[in-house]
Amino acid sequence: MTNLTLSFIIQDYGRTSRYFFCVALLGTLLASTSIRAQQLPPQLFSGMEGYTFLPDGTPVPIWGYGWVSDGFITLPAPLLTYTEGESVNLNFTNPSPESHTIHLHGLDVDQANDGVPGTSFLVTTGEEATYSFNANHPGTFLYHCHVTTTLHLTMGMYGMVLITRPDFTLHDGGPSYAQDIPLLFSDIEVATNLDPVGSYPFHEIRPDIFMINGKSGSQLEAPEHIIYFEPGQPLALRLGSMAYSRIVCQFPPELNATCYMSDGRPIPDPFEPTTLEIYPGERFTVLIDPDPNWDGTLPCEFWSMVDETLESVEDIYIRDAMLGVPTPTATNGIGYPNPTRDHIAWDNAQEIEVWNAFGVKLPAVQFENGILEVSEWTAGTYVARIDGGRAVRFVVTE
Ligand SMILES: [Cu+2]
Repeated sequence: MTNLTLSFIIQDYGRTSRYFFCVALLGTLLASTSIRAQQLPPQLFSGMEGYTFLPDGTPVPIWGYGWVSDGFITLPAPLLTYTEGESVNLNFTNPSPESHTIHLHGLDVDQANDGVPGTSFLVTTGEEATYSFNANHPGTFLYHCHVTTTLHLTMGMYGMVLITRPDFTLHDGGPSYAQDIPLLFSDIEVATNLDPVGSYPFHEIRPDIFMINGKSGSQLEAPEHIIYFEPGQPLALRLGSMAYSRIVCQFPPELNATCYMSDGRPIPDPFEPTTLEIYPGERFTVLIDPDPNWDGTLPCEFWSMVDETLESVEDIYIRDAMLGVPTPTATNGIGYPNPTRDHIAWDNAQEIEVWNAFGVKLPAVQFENGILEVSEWTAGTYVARIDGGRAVRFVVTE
């Protein structure tokens, strides 16, 4: 795996387009745009007309932030990365119909730049603003809108901030590592996002979709969301939660995990976690150096904080880079090639159902021996359900 590919995984920690018909097709292009954008002074905008996609392909409305240069909002919001000691001017523009702010959660900013409307400032429709602060402490942080916080946050207005050191040590005198892996936990109640006006009272919001970097369930198995490692090259898991739920990560011993930082500061006595609880707003930095040839998951439990029900277990897939990309199978629903121009295959698949981007089920498709013939199809995004199981998106090109 090349460094470029690894950086793609890191930068592209969850992207969702309002222009969802073409986003998959343009994914690689947009990812490179995103990387370039982060080398320029960041210019974020807020939007209220985005979509995220559930594992079955269902679009769910979101509000959020995006890069002005990209023109679309994402769930979670773009990853903001700064270097320790940097003097940051975060430019923000709000073309959306409601006021928003950026609260820099856990960062050492002064009150005027804190993004809490009553003590800082609102960014009203059509306004631009700059949040200024010094990135004095390396670590894992978060940001979110602080206007009617419960609603704007649950609609999707949140992201992660990383402050790193050029020498790839976690902090002054801290351990060195090879790559940052941002992992942002969150959840949504689909009914709220479909009807934000009817979301009151907020305490009755009960999430039903549980996400890591905006992805859930089978989406996390997709090759672009697998974390690849090279033995002896530790990865820094940047764990942060914007979820309603209490997160419990279950670390397999083969990951050889050590937790070094909490809430943006070094822990005096680093520890080797078997389980790690993450409450809403908390962040941890955990180095892993998995055993050679390891290919497994880091299960993350989502527990309701209202009645302590285990709501979901979402898996982070971690795999030795030497093993390459996993072989697509019908069981993980990943067809190949994708995008495609003439056909797409699901090994061992027996039956298929297909919908177009308008949600219209195609009455008849040519599907034999697990191969779907699409050479005569209109270019665009489609959703396929394989053997009545998981639904996946695929793209037919011109
Ligand atoms: Cu907002």
